[in-house]
Amino acid sequence: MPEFGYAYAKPRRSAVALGSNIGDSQAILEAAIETLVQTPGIFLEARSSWYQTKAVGPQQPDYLNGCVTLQVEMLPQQLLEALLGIEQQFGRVRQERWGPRTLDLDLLLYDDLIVDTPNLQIPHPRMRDRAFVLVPLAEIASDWVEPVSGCVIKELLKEVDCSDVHLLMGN
Ligand code: PH2
Ligand code: MG
Ligand code: MG
Repeated sequence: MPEFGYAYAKPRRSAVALGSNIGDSQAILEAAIETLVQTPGIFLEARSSWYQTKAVGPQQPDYLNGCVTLQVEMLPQQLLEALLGIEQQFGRVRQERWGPRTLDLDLLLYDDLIVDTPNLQIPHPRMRDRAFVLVPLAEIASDWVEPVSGCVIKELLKEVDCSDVHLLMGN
């Protein structure tokens, strides 16, 4: 974004996945949404429920997962940097791939854009296989077309096993 910071003509729609399996995950995820909406250029459109999900990858505690849709006045790379900054604020230390984390914020979708660069891929390359992403995303954006497959989220959801994704009660 230019230094003089003029307003973007058209906000873009984006989807972000949230996950945590260290600490008070629900409080961390709620605070992460609060931090997101306080970021200039990021506006909350919708948020899903929280889901308790069995960890995919190395053995580790269950995750709490959810998704938000945003309106953003930012380019994809700027949004990625904002998400990484918030992860760090919440004490995220990058260790083992797919290992436990206090806060994970994954950029899933940005309008109908396809980006394939070494540090940023949109759509998120694994979102189509992950029930812990598709279940909460389908709750708030079931008709969004994932542009690589050309399928809407509710169609992608039919292809995955959702048996390890449970709506968190009292939410
Ligand atoms: N994130 C991972 C690895 N495994 N499993 C679940 N259930 N939820 C996650 O958010 C998750 C995971 C790496 O980002
Ligand atoms: Mg992740
Ligand atoms: Mg991540």
